[in-house]
Order: sequence, then C-alpha cells, then structure tokens
Amino acid sequence: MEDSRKRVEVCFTPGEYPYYKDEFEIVVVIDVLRATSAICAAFDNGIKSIIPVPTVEEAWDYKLKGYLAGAERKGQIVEGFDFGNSPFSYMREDFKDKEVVLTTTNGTKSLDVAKNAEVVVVGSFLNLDYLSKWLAEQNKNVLCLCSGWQDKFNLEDTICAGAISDYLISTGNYTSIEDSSIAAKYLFLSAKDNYLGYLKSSSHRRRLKNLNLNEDIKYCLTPNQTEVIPILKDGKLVKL
Ligand code: 3SL
Repeated sequence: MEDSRKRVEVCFTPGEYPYYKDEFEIVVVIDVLRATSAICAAFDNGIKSIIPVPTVEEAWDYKLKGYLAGAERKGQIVEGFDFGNSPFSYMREDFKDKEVVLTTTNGTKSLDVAKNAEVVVVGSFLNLDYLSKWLAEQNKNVLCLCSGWQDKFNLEDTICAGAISDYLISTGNYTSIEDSSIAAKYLFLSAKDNYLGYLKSSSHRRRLKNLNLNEDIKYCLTPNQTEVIPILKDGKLVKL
C-alpha cells in the first residue's frame, strides 16, 4: 500500500541543498547561532521587514541608498555597518516598523539558496513549537535546511531540525527516509534536556564564546520565546 504520509527531511548544509530541492514545498531555514534566532527576535520586536542578502557588497549598496543595514562576518559586525547579528541588537525602539537589510556568514546564504522554493520560512529554537505546529497544519513536504558553518555540518542547527522533524513525525502524518533526518532526530533526543550543556564544546559555541557572546548563545538556545514565523515574500522576510 502506498505511504500517504508527507516527508520531513533534514539537509545539513546549504551546499547540499541542490540534492534535495524540488521535492519539498516548504523549506525551513535554520541558523540557530545566530542569524535565524536574530531574525525571529527582530520580528518579535516589531520590525516590519528584513531584506536578506548573501554578500557584504549587496548590503553596502543598500546602505548607500539610505537603508539601515546589518552585516556579520566571522561573528563580528563588519566595519561601517549599523548592526551585526546579535538578537539583542534588534531590541531597539527605533527598529519598530522599519525595513532593514542583513547579511550574515551562513544564514543569509541559506536563505539565498532556498529562495525559489514555494514557501521559505525561518526557524530557530525561539519559535520552535509555534513553527512546528504551523508546519503540521500545512500538511506539505518539509525540508529543514541547516545553515552550518561555511558549508560544514554543525550541531545546533541539526538539533533544531531534529526537533522539528520529531514533532512532525509524532503527528503520524509525516515520515523521514534520509539518514541525515534520522541522525538529526537522534541528536535532538540526546540534547533535548540540556541544549546549552550538550553544545558546550560545539565549534560555533566556542567561536562565539571567544568573542564574549555568551548571552547571545544562552538566548538563542532557549526555546519558545516567540510566536512569530518570518516568511520570505518577494525577496523580503516579513511576519506571517
Ligand atoms: O552564520 C551566520 O549567519 C551567523 O549566524 C554567524 S554568527 O553567529 O553571527 O557568528
């Protein structure tokens, strides 16, 4: 008998996206530390829209046109830009109802590679339960696209992807067939009681800790702080 369940799968890096694309109506872009967490925080704080761009040059062109523009590379604010990639940088009164531009090392790259999918939404631990429930209601094939680090696998995005997959599979309407998805689910099950502890020696946690960004890490690893779902529409992220 044919399996009528929808699929939820996990793609570990943007570089592997071409192997998955075209099979999924919804792509969830995940960059837990810190791009997609910062984007969720920005919408939670009332920003109107974010134009994600893959390169610093494109972000700079927008800045020259008068846009508020953020740029992060190697965890730090790129010189000359208005802000970087910390979720706390969006918790400003003057960002409310504003349109801003953002480029980051990996997160905006993933958004760029996925931009032609039917639906592209932003996921993080911050909107985990709300997003997972919304995805289940859509009843469409879902790909969780992890941003990784410079096209290498990372733990935190994979664990978040595993959490989303685990929820969708628990509804009985979804299944996973790829080993990447099965691995993501097992990583989530091992990490779920203490994300911070589990990720203690992860590469990007170390990188950010060395930059004194421990508060950002704690914030980004604290689930369910918001009920926003950023969605890509005509090249801009807006609130669903
Ligand atoms: O890779 C990215 O897009 C960033 O989230 C990296 S960082 O956390 O700002 O270093």
